[in-house]
Amino acid sequence: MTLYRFVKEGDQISEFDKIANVQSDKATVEITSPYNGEIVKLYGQSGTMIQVGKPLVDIMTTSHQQSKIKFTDKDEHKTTKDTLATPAVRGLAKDMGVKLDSFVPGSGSDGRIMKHDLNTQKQTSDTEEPFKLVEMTAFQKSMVKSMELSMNIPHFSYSEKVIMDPAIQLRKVLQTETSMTKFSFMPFWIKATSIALKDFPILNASIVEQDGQGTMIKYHNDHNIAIAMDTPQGLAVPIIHKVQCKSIFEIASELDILMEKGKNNTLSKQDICNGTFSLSNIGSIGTGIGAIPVVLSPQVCIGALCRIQQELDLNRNESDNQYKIVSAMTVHWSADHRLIDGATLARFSGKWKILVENPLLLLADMK
Ligand code: CAO
Repeated sequence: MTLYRFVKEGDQISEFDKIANVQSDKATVEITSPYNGEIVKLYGQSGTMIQVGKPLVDIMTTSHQQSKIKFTDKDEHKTTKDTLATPAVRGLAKDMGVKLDSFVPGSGSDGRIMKHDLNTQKQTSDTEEPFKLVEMTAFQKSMVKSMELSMNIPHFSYSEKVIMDPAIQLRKVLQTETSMTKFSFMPFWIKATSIALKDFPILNASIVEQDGQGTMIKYHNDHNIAIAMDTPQGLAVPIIHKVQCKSIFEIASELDILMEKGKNNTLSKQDICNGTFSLSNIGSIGTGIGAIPVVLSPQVCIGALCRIQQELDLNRNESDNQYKIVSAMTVHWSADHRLIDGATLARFSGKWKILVENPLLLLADMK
């Protein structure tokens, strides 16, 4: 008989929690805990043979008694008993291609296997463990760390609808009339963010603890805009540094370089350090209408850009009094409410909307 254990040392368990399965060629028997307490010792390896009378685990009960949970004669008897099931259930199991033995004991009287046991209980194959452990990639480990820091931030979110038709038109012209054939919407949004930040520098700041001076605000001179990027390795957040000194064209070519590096897993430490504000274009992937982004500490603000979608504009045209279809996008801002109040975020968003809806203002800022 083979032992498959579900607990490890240090696990807190309650009475009737599943400790292990013992499987014979006829049946699988579930062994549950008779106590509440903590697992303090394991016996034998999961996936190896076990004999009757051998202990499975030691448990320190909540009343501080150390007890052994064993594989008993009674358990063994259950594993060697023939399966109980009606011919209809046997036929169904055959049709489903599952072994009846895997469902012993069933939920019916005397452990009889019932039809719903076949539907609800997951079959455990002879060799398969009930889970697999996989080491995290470096990207995943760094996401764990950064999201744990984000959990300390009280988030305030604000959403705005932005009409994208003028930017769509301008982008077409830039793509056909300049050498920049791949000119996405991101450079418009990045440039608009930097221009708007000039009026709202507190959104490009961090909360810091200064020795002897307590909690202070650190205003960053540079607009180092971090771009959430979906790469083959997972989420990366490379940065376009000093955006306030760059034209929309320089931003576009720098973004291309970062995307190429993200694709080839060659982003350097410099590429991902010292971001002061973040943007996440989730609209390039999903068609969802909303996404509330998570602020990346020590930054205080992030914007999520959703899909540009066509919709009916309920304001009639002044010239012909007709409704028109527009291309609209929702931007969702999240900010650290310890430092940023809702009014500031709403004003910043309003400024950003004006800039994106009048993209010539972005071209005109040729820094
Ligand atoms: N709405 C509609 N279409 C969009 C769009 C949007 N919001 N954003 C991009 N597109 C279109 C582009 O116009 C382009 O289409 P065409 O070439 O046919 O015109 C296409 O989608 C692909 O764009 P892209 O992804 O190559 O380039 P980009 O500059 O728009 O975006 C980047 C770059 C890096 C932001 C994006 O590729 C990406 O990785 N986005 C995912 C971000 C993410 O994962 N966010 C979640 C973070 S939290 O886990």
